[in-house]
Amino acid sequence: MESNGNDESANMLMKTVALLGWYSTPHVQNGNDIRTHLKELIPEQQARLKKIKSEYGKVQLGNITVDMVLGGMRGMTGLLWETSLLDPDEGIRFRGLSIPECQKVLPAVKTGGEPLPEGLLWLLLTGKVPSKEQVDALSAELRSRATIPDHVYKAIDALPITAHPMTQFTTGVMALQVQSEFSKAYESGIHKSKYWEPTFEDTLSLIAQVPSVAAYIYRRIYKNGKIIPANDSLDYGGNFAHMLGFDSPEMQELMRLYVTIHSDHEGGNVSAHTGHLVASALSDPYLSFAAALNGLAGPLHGLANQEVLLWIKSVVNECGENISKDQLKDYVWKTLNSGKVVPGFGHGVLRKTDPRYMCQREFALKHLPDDPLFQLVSKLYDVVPPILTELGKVKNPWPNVDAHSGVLLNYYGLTEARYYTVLFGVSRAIGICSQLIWDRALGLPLERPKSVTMEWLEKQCNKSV
Ligand code: CMX
Repeated sequence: MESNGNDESANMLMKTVALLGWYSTPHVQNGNDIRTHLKELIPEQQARLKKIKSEYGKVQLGNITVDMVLGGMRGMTGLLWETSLLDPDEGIRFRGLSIPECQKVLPAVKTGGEPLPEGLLWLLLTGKVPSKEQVDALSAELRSRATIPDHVYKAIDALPITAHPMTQFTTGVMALQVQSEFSKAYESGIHKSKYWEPTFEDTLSLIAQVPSVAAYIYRRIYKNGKIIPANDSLDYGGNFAHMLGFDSPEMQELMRLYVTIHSDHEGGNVSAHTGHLVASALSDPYLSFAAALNGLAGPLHGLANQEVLLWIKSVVNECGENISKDQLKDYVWKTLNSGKVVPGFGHGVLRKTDPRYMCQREFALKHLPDDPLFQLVSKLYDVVPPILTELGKVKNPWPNVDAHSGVLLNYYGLTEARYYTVLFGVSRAIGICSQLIWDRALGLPLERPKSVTMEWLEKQCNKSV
């Protein structure tokens, strides 16, 4: 693999990043084994958390209003999540780096290519941009853990082929759980200071194995069960595309980009929060990640990427590919008037166009500018936001990540929209699992917020007026 890390602008960016202090941890020793890096980082970060607790424990971070309690806890700061932070206007930063910055500084297969997801995993785990050698070592480590026990395939095969791909995927992850090192270590009485170690073992194996499980499901449902073995000469994203049946260099690049940008979106979204919550009960990483996947499978969250392509195809079926903007407006209103959401638009936190949408748009402009479905997505970018704004209640009328991913996959031949959320799930393993290691390393407690009844709210509010 070549690295684009030597690129001059990337070096400049790294210097700026260092000057701005985004990497708050001191320089760690060089070395390609990620465990060694974590072993050094963990005591520093434990001390940092202890200091925050002892010095700032009583500092208030905001007032909780009744609206927040009734409104799905929007805007309520209540979780620690180290791997990424979401700004409503700027979008996601992975350990301080925006998506365009990650595209510049993370190692790629070719200079100027899309980031390797293993590089992002290294960044999320350690807060450091890895060298090419470190990414290669992590790729090799993942490859060495990628073999799936046979009973996992049998568990999936027990489901009807018509079962939703996400149901099959969660079943596969649950079947992987029997190999959990964490649950074995807990049963044998491991000391809590060591919880992160079997968590690390489980999460790395889980990240290594989900692409094979996901590819098995794709080939089982859509390709008559003709399974494609892994190609050990390929990286994580390239090999995933290969096992699905796509060997074009462009599709492999798309898969690297796809996995990288879908990996993590701070801690409050349904899948990340669910994984973190379930793991706070010391459920092992497989149980926690399977729970997260069940949240991802909802249409307001990860299933939206399936919904977007199906919706776009229904537009084409009814009005043709060369639909005018006026016709498109009518179609959007028809969707809204039938009590449905416009999939791929809006967000719980973002208030501008999602940078994950923008980087997919740039990929499309570079590789498939004339694709009719891409052009339809571009028209939607003009047509939908003013309509959602006109509704008067939508806080963010702009497109999110899911508005774009389907047309890219569809262009390269991955046309089965019902499968798309599984790709999202494979990617999410990287973010959720990275944070789970830190959850246990930092000794984060059982999550247990307080709930109240309407009667309690009425009494409390009557007292305060
Ligand atoms: N189409 C129609 N109505 C929408 C809308 C959309 N795209 N986005 C928001 N609204 C509506 C909400 O349904 C809500 O209506 P009610 O008050 O009648 O219930 C109102 O506008 C206010 O919602 P909001 O505060 O702007 O948005 P929320 O934080 O409650 O919800 C989200 C965020 C993503 C669920 C919502 O925008 C939505 O349903 N979008 C379409 C589905 C989608 O694309 N989901 C993927 C999000 C990204 C991801 O997680 O993968």
